[in-house]
Amino acid sequence: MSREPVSIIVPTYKEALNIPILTRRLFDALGRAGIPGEMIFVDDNSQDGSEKIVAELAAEFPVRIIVRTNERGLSSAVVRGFREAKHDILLCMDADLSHPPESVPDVIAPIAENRADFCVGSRYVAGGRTKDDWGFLRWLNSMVATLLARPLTPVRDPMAGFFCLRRATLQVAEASGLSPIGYKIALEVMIKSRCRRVEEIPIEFSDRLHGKSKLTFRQQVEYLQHLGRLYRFRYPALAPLLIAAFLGAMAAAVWWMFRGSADLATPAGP
Ligand SMILES: Nc1nc2c(ncn2[C@@H]2O[C@H](COP(=O)(O)OP(=O)(O)O)[C@@H](O)[C@H]2O)c(=O)[nH]1
Ligand SMILES: [Mg+2]
Repeated sequence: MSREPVSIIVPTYKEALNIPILTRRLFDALGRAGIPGEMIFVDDNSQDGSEKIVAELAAEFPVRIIVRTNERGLSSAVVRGFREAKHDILLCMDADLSHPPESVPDVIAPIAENRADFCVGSRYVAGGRTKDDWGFLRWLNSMVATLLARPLTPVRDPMAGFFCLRRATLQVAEASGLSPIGYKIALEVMIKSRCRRVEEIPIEFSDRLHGKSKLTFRQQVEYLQHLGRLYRFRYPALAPLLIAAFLGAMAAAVWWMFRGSADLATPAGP
């Protein structure tokens, strides 16, 4: 196991109750694996005591919190955290304990050992699972969102918020222009960095421990717009192809009509 230090970024909005549990479990897991690192919370002015809690935890662990007051949104919070990070290996995870902190060393390993450029903590590979009983609608919603992203990437769980990469990979994505709107920053970085070596590590995904989800209907609509942009980036030829297919179909229809009238116009034989 590599001893290279890691920066762990955790976007938060009203996660005060989860922060101390996550911090303790995470540094416990890192300690057991012998991985040094820092943890950065990027909070969008939750005003729920998170700042004070992290200040107290900082006496014991290498943690800090950035409180943003002029911006909101999960993806841009993650990007901000990456910018503030000290180390070369970057990992992002949710604060709500749905991503087991005990799996963090396994998600880091392919990157630290340079076997992969991007690593996803995945629910949908052999050994991974969703622990709690999801209702049918929530399951269907997640499935449809995942399938819509399938032509962009072979990754089984592209919607994951649990991922690891090196700064150099992030920089390639940034050079292509990130538009970190909405929820799915991993998908965007994966596609815009054009990285080929992607590994998925099975995780057991739990329901959030405290609090409620911040995913809103509006963000789901934003996801569709986000996908549109990623499709255009990944398949720039797609739009001209669709236009060509449309024009071709129109031409065929006109030819068919003309052929019909030409037949009618042909004088009958003797
Ligand atoms: N900084 C910041 N964090 C957010 C925002 N929205 C969600 N989060 C955090 O992002 C993570 C995932 O959000 P969550 O509500 O659990 O989404 P879900 O897992 O899709 O239901 C959690 O740690 C949230 O606290 C936001 O607007 N700003
Ligand atoms: Mg969650």
